[in-house]
This record gives sequence, C-alpha cells and structure tokens, in this order.
Amino acid sequence: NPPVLPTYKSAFLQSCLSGSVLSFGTYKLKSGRLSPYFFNAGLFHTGRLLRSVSLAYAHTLLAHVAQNPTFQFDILFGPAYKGILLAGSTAEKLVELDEERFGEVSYSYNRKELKDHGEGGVIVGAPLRNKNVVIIDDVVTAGTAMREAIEIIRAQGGTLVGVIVALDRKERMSDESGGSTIGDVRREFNVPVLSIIDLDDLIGVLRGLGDEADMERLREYKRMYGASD
Ligand code: OMP
Repeated sequence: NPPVLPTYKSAFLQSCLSGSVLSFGTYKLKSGRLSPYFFNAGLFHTGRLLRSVSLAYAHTLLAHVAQNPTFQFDILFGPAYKGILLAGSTAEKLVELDEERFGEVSYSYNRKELKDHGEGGVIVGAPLRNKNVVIIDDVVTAGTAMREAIEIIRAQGGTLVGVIVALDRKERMSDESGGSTIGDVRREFNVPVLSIIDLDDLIGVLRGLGDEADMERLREYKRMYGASD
C-alpha cells in the first residue's frame, strides 16, 4: 500500500496535477538529462494554485519547526524570478498559520539586472546581512540554481540556515557521484534541505491513479539518475 501522505502534501499534489504543473512526456532538463516528467512552477498562475503551493511550503516549514524547536530563521529568500512570488506568498501563509512565531519573518529576493540609481543594490526586501536565511525555490535537480542562490546569500553577508523546495527530484549530482544533490548540499553547508514532495511521492501518486505506464517510466528514470542516499 502506498504511504498515507499528510493532507497538505496530497492537496498540493492534487493542485499540481489539476494545474498541469506536473506533466508527463519527454523533457530535456537544464542538466541535459531526458526526463519522463516535468514540474513547471510557472504554471501556478491562478490565485487558487498560488494559495495551494504557498500553504504547502508553509506547512512543510511548520512541520520542520515542530520537530526542531531550535530551528529559527529571519528571512525567506526567493531567487529571481520564480522564487520572488514564492517567498512573499509563503511568508504571508506562515503568519496565517502561526502569527506569534512567524509574524516578523521577512522576505527578500535578488534583482537579475544591476541597478545604478534609486536605492540600488542587488537585494529587494529585507537585507540579508547577519540574518538567518532560508532559500525558497521550485525544483532541485543537479543543484545549479540552488548553489547560485547560496552564493548570493554569502556575498550579502547572510547566514544560510536552510533550503526549501517544492520538488526534490532526488537525482544524483553527476554520473560519477551516486550521492544526491540535496544530500551533498546538506553535508557541505550543514543545513536542512526540505521539500514538499519528492520523486517517490510522485511514483506513489501514479500508482494510486493506476497509471502503470507513466509510473514505470519514472521508475526507469530513477534507476538511471536516482541518487543513492
Ligand atoms: P538544477 O539547477 O539542475 O538543480 O535544476 C533546477 C532548475 O531546473 C529549476 O530551477 C528549473 O529552472 C528547472 N527545472 C524545472 O523547472 N522543473 C523540472 O522538473 C526540472 C528542471 C530542470 O531543468 O532540471
């Protein structure tokens, strides 16, 4: 029997399917790998889908805080462009869930183009210097996007305390290394890397839907590119 998922996870998966955020076919990834599925966070473009995704991020953070009461963060940092909206909307959902705990959590994001007038600077929103920062992003595959965000935080004098993504594809970083991208970031930076859902959740959903063909393609992909940890 497939594991019973927490409500926020299954609601999120439902939203991904109904909004075609998750699609099945053949997709070329940034890493060059050919994937039988794709997660397009750009398609969370109705109010209802945005509410669903930001609520799921907020619940995932809340569950982590419940298990790790000393986990504390000041800022949700959303790398441009997709992270911008995710950071703001999730900060708002955190306040709805627990205002006392999260009421003062800030959010910010980077500019992609440098600005030489007005307020200037790379960061819009809360300055990162000497703050505990959690990166919020859409997907992690080989970790390129995540490492760019980590570099921005370091350059701005912030302290990385965690990362949250919607989907962990659970892929190995390279053909030479069997280890997962997320596992590698966890070890290198010694911070938790959380995800709302991962590849195994997707395989479970397809099993539940009786979609044997897509499920088998995802399993095959996992055998080729899946991480060992
Ligand atoms: P890495 O930088 O290799 O970790 O890939 C993550 C990025 O790839 C995401 O930020 C997206 O831009 C893109 N991507 C998706 O959006 N969805 C997927 O399912 C897979 C990828 C991807 O190209 O790996």
